[in-house]
Amino acid sequence: SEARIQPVRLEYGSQDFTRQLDELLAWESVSDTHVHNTVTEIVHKVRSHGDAALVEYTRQFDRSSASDMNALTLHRERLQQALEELPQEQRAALEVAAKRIRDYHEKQLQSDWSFTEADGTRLGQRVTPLDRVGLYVPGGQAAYPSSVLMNAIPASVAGVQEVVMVVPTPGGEVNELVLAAAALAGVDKVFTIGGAQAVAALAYGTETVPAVDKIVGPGNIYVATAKRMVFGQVGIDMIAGPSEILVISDGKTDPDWVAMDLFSQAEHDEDAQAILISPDKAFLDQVQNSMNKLLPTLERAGIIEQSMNERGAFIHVPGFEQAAEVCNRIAPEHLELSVEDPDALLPLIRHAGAIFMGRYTAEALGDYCAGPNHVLPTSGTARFSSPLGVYDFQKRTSLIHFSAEGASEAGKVASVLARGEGLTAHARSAEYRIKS
Ligand code: HSO
Ligand code: ZN
Repeated sequence: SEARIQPVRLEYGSQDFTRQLDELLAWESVSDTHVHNTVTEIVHKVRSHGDAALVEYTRQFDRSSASDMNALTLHRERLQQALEELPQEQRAALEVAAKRIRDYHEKQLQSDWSFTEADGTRLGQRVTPLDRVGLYVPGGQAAYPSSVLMNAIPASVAGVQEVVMVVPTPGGEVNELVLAAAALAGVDKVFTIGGAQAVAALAYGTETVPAVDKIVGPGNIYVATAKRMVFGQVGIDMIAGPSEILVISDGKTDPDWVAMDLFSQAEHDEDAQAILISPDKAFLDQVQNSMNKLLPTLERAGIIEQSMNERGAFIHVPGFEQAAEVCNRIAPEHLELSVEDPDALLPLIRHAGAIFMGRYTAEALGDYCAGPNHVLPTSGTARFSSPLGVYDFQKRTSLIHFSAEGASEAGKVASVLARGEGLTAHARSAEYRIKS
């Protein structure tokens, strides 16, 4: 059989290495004027015409025959029914995954704190959940029940009172697994709408769709553009790019395992990125052979082939120190340390969304049921951002409680600074509290 998979090979320290690596990592999320204009119009229409515009767009884009939002609303009972009618094996797996995700995220709960100064002044911070959150779930092929769990469970753990979900159902086709996951994750209500119109509805509210405080979840370019547009009116999560995996291998893991781990992310998307780094050159060849052997057995071979050949790479390094250096430059969404002693390598790693330690820790386990979130920073943003978590559904409020004595002392400081800024009312407000 012909070798269909031929990822680009990079040699650490070669003359072109830095330039080649930069090229490999150059990724631009398209910003398209046409999309921008279309989304602007949709957002304005939904904002001014509410349900009527939503129904109209859903008829137009999703071939819906609904005449009002009632026909596009699914209540808890319907979600519960989806869960109950699921084949037992799927239901059990979904429940185990949900439980593990919930247990993990409960560890992220932060509590209020405060401290009291000598004069009785008390300062602190209070953590409160958002009131209402909207979860966008893509339709059709890209609708992942696992992503429903990963987005909705942290919200529920945070104590969000109401989680509403939107999911387009082109041609009226609903994904029962998605509804079942919504039931398990504590979603309150589902609207079968999608696209920019659904984002606009969540941001501004309509007669039927409640306005939320934050919108989370992945979507296509229209959805991403709409989320950027309504940001400020509501909060949004990160805007996710294509999936990525970086495997650092000592060359002693079964090459079939490593090949399939790389494929597991490549199969998401033609634009997904799978990279292998190893000090063992012969191992790189073995993995490539495994890939070409395994590819024909996979359903999404076409997507994998394109992703591996256009964005994939095999990088040969002199040692693990250099492997870590390259990893930190990439700041991958997922990092597998497929080595004997991952704890020894860990201190060298600074930037990665999630780190999968040791030969047995397939990244795919993290996608479904390890417990940590699978919504992770992509495109190098792990340099400055974190996995989705409970903290994304909470906010902090400062608490200040001065004693009479504390107010007097602070009043002197504030007065001087306020007068320096030319703000007399500030100064006098503080000065009233100074004890004479
Ligand atoms: N790997 C994806 C999540 C996912 N995988 C869902 C399978 N289903 C996030 O990068
Ligand atoms: Zn995945």
